[in-house]
Amino acid sequence: MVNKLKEKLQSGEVVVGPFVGLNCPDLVEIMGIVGFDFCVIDTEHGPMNPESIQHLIRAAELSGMTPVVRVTEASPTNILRVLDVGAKAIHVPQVNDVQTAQMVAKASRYYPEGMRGAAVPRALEYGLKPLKEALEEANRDTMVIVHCENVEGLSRLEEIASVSGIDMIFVGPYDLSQSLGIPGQIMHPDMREAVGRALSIIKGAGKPAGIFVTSVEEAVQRIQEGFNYIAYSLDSLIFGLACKEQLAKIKES
Ligand code: 3PY
Ligand code: MG
Repeated sequence: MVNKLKEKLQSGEVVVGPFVGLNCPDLVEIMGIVGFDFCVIDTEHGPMNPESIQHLIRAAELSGMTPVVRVTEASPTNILRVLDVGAKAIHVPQVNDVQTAQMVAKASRYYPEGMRGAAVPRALEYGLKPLKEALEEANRDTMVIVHCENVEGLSRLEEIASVSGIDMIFVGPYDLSQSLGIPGQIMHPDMREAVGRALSIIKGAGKPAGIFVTSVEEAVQRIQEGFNYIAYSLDSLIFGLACKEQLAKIKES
């Protein structure tokens, strides 16, 4: 199966998709039907494991959305388990040095590009496809996205961004603001400076830049700044805010 997210980014398109924290395949399907390009199924926060996320991955695939999964941490085992159930891209939080970036890149691809554990999981069509072709396709399609969300990582971002096999850098503004000592103050001058620095390093390395936003206005601003991959809010927040707004309108009338 081709990774449409990768193709869109390669052709210069801006892509948008929500984080998914709820274990609800129907909701993922709805998000695909409305036209989001990808969704980031989140195992860093919340209760999900590879068994629950594979149903969400199926819902994303069926509705035309690329399934991306955020792993709990930079660990080859976690990366392997989510890739094996069908993630087309992985987000790895807190990648703060070049060695971690290299390990993540190697854990995500089969030989010769890496050392991803070999088996015949769902991602390789349960071994029902010629193995050589399946392995080459997996190496070609899988995207590796590492988070820049810590001052330590930001100070080494040039090196991290130049690691071969890292396809994109994702700025995590909430953790970054925390590490700068200004938690949640996304538009604080120190955050503006840090995000701007990250963006120029990522662009300098010729890679797409991703960021998390929580409003339409913020999404538009980030696109104007030059970000290509917009992780738009979170399923529970999108649903909760829509309910709140609609209920308030009914009560006011
Ligand atoms: C952050 O803002 O820290 C994130 O990881 C967003 O997803
Ligand atoms: Mg984070």
